[in-house]
Amino acid sequence: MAGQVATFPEKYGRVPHLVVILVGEDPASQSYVKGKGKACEVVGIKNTTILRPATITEEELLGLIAELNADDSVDGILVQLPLPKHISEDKVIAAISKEKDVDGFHPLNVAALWQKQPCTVACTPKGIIKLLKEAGVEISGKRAVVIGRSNIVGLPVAKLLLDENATVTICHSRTKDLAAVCREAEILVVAIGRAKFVTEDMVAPGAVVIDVGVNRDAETGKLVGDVDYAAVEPKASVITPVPGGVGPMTICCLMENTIECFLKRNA
Ligand code: L34
Repeated sequence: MAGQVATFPEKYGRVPHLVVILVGEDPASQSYVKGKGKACEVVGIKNTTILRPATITEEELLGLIAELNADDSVDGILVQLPLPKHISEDKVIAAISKEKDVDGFHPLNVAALWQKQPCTVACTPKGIIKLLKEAGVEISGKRAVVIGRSNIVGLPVAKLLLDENATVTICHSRTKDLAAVCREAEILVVAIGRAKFVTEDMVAPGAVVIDVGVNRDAETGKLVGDVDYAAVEPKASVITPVPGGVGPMTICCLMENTIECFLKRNA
């Protein structure tokens, strides 16, 4: 990617520019935003991180987004989630111009994904498919189970797996006999947000396990996934660790999406 971006100044007169907005001082969000800035540096993408206090009004935030939408030197806009409760995330996501929506969260990008139209695909789901392919996992014809039905991970990753010709079951924390459903999975994707939610008895021998969890251990403050890694790892054929699995791949896809937005706006 860095090699590709290095050719842009000569071809287009500039490099892609990603603006990340961070509202408030949540340490986890600060850490992820820092990771995005570092990745930009590595790839050669210009990054501006805009910090705003948690007291910013919705109107002020929407005003800032409108300015960035109108700014031709900006290719990608990302508002780090979650936002303070007095600000509507839906409104903020919809306010970002579809062409600059590097997250792929805008309703028009979501609709395009489900209609098999060209679109920006959300970074985490896109990263999961990339991880599976890089690990040499054949997706076509497999039984995939996705735990979690969020707009950000569960639903889009299920759609992408379906497009790769997997047979997909979407379930959730209230699914009846969840363990039995999960044991049927050849590919198990977990995006529920609870440490050690997936236990050894829920995983079939040889299954591929993708852990999307980003939880903080209550005692140590360390980042842990949704899967009881120590117990499940011996059973799985492939398992993504936390940290070091889906998170870094998400950021990699963010770089890719930023380049795609830049090229679409410049070509
Ligand atoms: N708008 N908000 C927006 N877009 C996103 O794509 C995100 N997300 C989620 C939270 N809010 C967002 C992220 O960026 C989660 N997320 C994310 C991205 C990267 C990492 C974790 C979560 C990551 O790099 N994790 C590292 C460890 C980082 C650490 O120790 O703090 C890992 O190895 O998993």
